[in-house]
Amino acid sequence: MTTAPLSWQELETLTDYQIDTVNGLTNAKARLRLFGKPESDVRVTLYRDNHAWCPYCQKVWLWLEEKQIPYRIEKVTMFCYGEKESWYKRKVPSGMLPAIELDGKIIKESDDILIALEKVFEPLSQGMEDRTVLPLRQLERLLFRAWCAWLCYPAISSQQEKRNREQFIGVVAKVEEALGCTQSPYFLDRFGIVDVIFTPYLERMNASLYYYKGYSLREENPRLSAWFEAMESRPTYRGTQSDFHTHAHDLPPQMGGCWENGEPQMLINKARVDNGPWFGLPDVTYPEPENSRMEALQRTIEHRVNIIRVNPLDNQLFDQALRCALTHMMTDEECIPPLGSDVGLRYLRDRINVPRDMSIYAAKRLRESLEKTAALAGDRQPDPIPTQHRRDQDPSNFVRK
Ligand SMILES: N[C@@H](CCC(=O)N[C@@H](CS)C(=O)NCC(=O)O)C(=O)O
Repeated sequence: MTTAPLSWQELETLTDYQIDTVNGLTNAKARLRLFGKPESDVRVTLYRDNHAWCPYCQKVWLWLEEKQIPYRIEKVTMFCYGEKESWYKRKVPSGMLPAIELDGKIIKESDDILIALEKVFEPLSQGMEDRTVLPLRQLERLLFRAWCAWLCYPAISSQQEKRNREQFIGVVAKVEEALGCTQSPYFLDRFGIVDVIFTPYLERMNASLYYYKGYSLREENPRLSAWFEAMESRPTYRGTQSDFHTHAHDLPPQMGGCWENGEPQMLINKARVDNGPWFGLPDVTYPEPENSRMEALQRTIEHRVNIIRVNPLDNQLFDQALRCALTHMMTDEECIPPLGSDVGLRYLRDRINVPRDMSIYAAKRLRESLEKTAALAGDRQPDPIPTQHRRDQDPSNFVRK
């Protein structure tokens, strides 16, 4: 059955999604986190990037959330998607992220930040310089280098591609061995600093190798699979967790390029991450929350004016097309969008950012409805997502106007 698009007022009645950004669960929207404590307890400000793309910021973010340290969040633009704020350059002339202000003192470099935080607030299970932690920190860097060597340089021959892959898989075997040293699914006896350190890049490796190399880190390695599952049992991690689509397209400008190997499995994976179906991808395994559609609807309604304004389609046309997709998402009924709106709907599908805009399942729901609705209008695709920069994601376009 087909239906007419609901009005914005009608759509608003279909969601009561609300979160307490300050005292509730870990979330990407918060500007202040108190964990039930008074604001006068705040001694830390975390400077992190607007889109939650910066891996080193995720490390510090996760640590603060796990320790429940009251803190403020100031969001800063990364060079790849916009203009660095001058107030930030006055504090940190290089513009690099993350940084923290701890009792009024600026500290840079994520490892130094964690060491400084440990001195004031006690370590998270083990300390950064604990003798059980140091070799695992080195292993994380070894894995990072093997990943970069495989992903971020064009292989000059198929033999070199094979060697890079084998080298990476060799280091993954060491990670599997390290994970097997304890009974717990984590790196040491219980969750701790080592898991925090491995999180940002294991998440990015899982996404990028699936998309650019046809290699599924999470599915091919049983201990890493158990580790991801254990991480996903933590609301702190869930709040910072991104998805395959976001990382496949945020990494190229940050890393200076990600190189596809063109193999059959890679082509299948790439098409799936870009065009769906998004449910069932190995970027998440915990069950979908009941309110994921409501979350997607709420977040779209909140930003609808800017979402419509930055879309390449005519505003009125896109307004109607977007309401069609949202109507489909909330009612499961087909809603035929205006002629020519397929490109505009897919433009938005390609720019839903996890966790910046919404959490992982909400994004899957919204992408799915945008794609299904676009398919009713046609099969045209928007211009490819840029790989040298992401100025199409400039946060200044989303300042309330
Ligand atoms: N060694 C640094 C690396 C930090 C880093 O590379 N930060 C990147 C973002 S992930 C950055 O700030 N680049 C400047 C920019 O993109 O604006 C650390 O551990 O904090």
